[in-house]
Amino acid sequence: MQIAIVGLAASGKTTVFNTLTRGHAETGGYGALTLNVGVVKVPDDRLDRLAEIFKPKKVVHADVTYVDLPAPPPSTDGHVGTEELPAEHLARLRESDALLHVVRAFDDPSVPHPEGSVDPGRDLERLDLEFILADLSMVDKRLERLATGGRHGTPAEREANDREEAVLRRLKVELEAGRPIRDAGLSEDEAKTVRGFRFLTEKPVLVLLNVGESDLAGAPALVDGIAGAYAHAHSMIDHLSAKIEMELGELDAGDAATFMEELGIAESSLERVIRLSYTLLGLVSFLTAGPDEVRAWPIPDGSTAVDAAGTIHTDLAKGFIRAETVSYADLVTLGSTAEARKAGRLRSEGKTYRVADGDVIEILFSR
Ligand SMILES: Nc1nc2c(ncn2[C@@H]2O[C@H](COP(=O)(O)OP(=O)(O)OP(=O)(O)O)[C@@H](O)[C@H]2O)c(=O)[nH]1
Ligand SMILES: [Mg+2]
Repeated sequence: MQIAIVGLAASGKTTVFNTLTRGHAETGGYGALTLNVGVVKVPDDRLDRLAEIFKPKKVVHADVTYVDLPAPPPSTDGHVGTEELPAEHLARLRESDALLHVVRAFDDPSVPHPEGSVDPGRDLERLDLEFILADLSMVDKRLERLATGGRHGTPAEREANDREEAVLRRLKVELEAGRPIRDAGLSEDEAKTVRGFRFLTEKPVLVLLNVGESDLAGAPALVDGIAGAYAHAHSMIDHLSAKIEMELGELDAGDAATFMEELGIAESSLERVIRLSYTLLGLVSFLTAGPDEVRAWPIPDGSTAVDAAGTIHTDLAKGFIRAETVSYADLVTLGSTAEARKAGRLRSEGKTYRVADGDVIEILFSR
């Protein structure tokens, strides 16, 4: 899973990146075109408990790759020009599974806002519009191609082109009306037809309002206000104070806990942001546990036992016999797989079983 951190200049993207990855990338770069990439293990207490039971050789967490992109440079016609990002950055952005959109809500005279005033609603809309325009330009280019070249080829190719054109025309209407592709309600088939474009406004987005360290108390009201005007599909809005969170990340666990209590922060933003990203992407984790390895595997919610098997290895899906399944809660309460079996809590599930978050699964398969 890869999440791109996007936002206007000096919104706090790199500070958020440092918080999430416990990194030390330079902040306050003012438009420097550095790209930061960091891999974060998804914190999961369940793995620690399972490791106590199974004493495995290794523990493998699910991971998330965060890419911190510089703000798009101002383009010649006065826009922030997403299209003018270096090709490598644009590719990173397009191949991401979701966006983390950092919006500046902190006021700090030592960090002048490029627009001269702090206005999160305006900034949010501004970058959203930029992404809408980037998608629209791709749609237009492709439609032009199809208009000139789309009538050639075999009947099957022409039919595929017609289908693609119909979907693109629909998207064009949406984008021209200023609506992101997330809101277009594409059917699974339609989405598949245009998947290759990796449209920016199709990606699920988590908007993070970066509030000032002295404004934490007012943050929930700010979030509500912005969320009220942001009724988009596959979108969530939350807040954090990037500066505080980055400082928290530099403390040892004990000091961090004290500091968090003083500030009235219940959980670190790292855990919250990752949890929200999971929800946003519709992911759940199933677990595997044995003497070699205890591991968490992210899969789309709604996946079946055979999908889970395929995530581990294609051979397991091909030769799937059944999935020996116990819930994490039962396993931990009963203390071992053997005890879970005795208590009748170890279930034999078939191919179509819908995997639940926290299922501890062993796949039985034939070679
Ligand atoms: N007071 C305050 N300052 C912040 C906060 N978050 C970021 N900053 C400061 O704002 C400046 C810009 O932060 P960055 O994280 O570099 O912002 P960015 O969005 O990555 O900036 P560019 O990559 O240059 O577009 C730095 O000096 C940060 O220390 C915050 O929550 N409060
Ligand atoms: Mg930056």
